Amino acid sequence: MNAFKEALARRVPRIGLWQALANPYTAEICARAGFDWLLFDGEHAPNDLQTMLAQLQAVAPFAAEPVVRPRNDDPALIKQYLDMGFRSLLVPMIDSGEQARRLVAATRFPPHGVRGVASATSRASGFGTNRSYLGSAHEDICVIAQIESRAALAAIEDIAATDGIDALFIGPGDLAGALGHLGDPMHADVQAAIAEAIDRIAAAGKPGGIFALSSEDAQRRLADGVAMVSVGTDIGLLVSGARALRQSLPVSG
Ligand code: 3PY
Ligand code: MG
Repeated sequence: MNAFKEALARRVPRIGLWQALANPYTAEICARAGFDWLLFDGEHAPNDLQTMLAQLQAVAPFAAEPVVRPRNDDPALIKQYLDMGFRSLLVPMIDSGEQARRLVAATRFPPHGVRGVASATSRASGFGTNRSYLGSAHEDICVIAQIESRAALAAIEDIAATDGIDALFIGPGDLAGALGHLGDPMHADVQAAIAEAIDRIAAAGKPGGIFALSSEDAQRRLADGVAMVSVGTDIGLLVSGARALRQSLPVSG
């Protein structure tokens, strides 16, 4: 059972941490910290299939759900992530209901989709030992569409109405760029667009999510009704911790 997917469906708040260091050692450290989900970033971080696999294995003993972000909605890439054992996907730049339908099809075996079959060699099926995998895989697969463009904002209802889309997740960084405020996601226009998007996602009957820009932002958006927030990144923790430690001893020379 995918407890993360079940919790989202019940709108139980799920708090996540972004993983961009592309490293199993640091992923294991973060998995011990009590987050509900960890996002392994294949869109912007220097990950390949082997680094993703190593991180997935490193966090396997822990409760945090590993969520992978592929660099795009390529069905061939999604197939490899699913075969290696990721079952929760956050897919960037989903701009239409049609694209959302193709995305879901990439995660489903025939006749419901186009996912290729590798049941006996995939880690996802216990290397062939889980005999019911082909028939039951879809139950645990959680597909989250990122909303981060003008087209996506216009298509929220279509994307939300797509069977198999489990949540819609707002990307404030790209959305700010799309709305003419590159690098300024806290701009009032961007924040207003986000607030409206959160309301429309909820009205469309799907859980919403967002990459929060701070703990305060996360708390505010949870109060607005989103079910999944990420509250920081492994890189951000390392940068702020290292700098704060150095600055606590203002001695040089
Ligand atoms: C964005 O802010 O654009 C995202 O994709 C979340 O990091
Ligand atoms: Mg983005």
